[in-house]
Amino acid sequence: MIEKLTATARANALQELSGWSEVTGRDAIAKTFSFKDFNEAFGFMARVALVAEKNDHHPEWRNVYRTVEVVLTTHDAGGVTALDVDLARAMNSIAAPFGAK
Ligand code: H2B
Repeated sequence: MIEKLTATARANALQELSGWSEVTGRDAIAKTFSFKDFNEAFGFMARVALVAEKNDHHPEWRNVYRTVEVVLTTHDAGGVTALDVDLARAMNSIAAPFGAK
């Protein structure tokens, strides 16, 4: 089973993950993406969904119009693992062409 990252490893990973931060009171990381409109937000989610299925690692997320609030944690490990860091990186790459903030 995949191991939780140490606090140091998680902090180091967050340094290179633009816009991601620790969730207070939970072993998880989070980011809120803001798109131009719903079409772009949902396009982002559709692309991320394919990556999530391929890797069998899924986000907790909430969409309201043009924003997507994402929380990543590995339920099987009870905290943040390399799988979350990989998915966060993929989400940033997928969001970049949209010019998402
Ligand atoms: N996603 C996340 N974020 N954490 C998990 O522990 C997890 C998952 N486990 N997606 C996977 C699915 C597991 O339930 C299946 C059975 O492989």
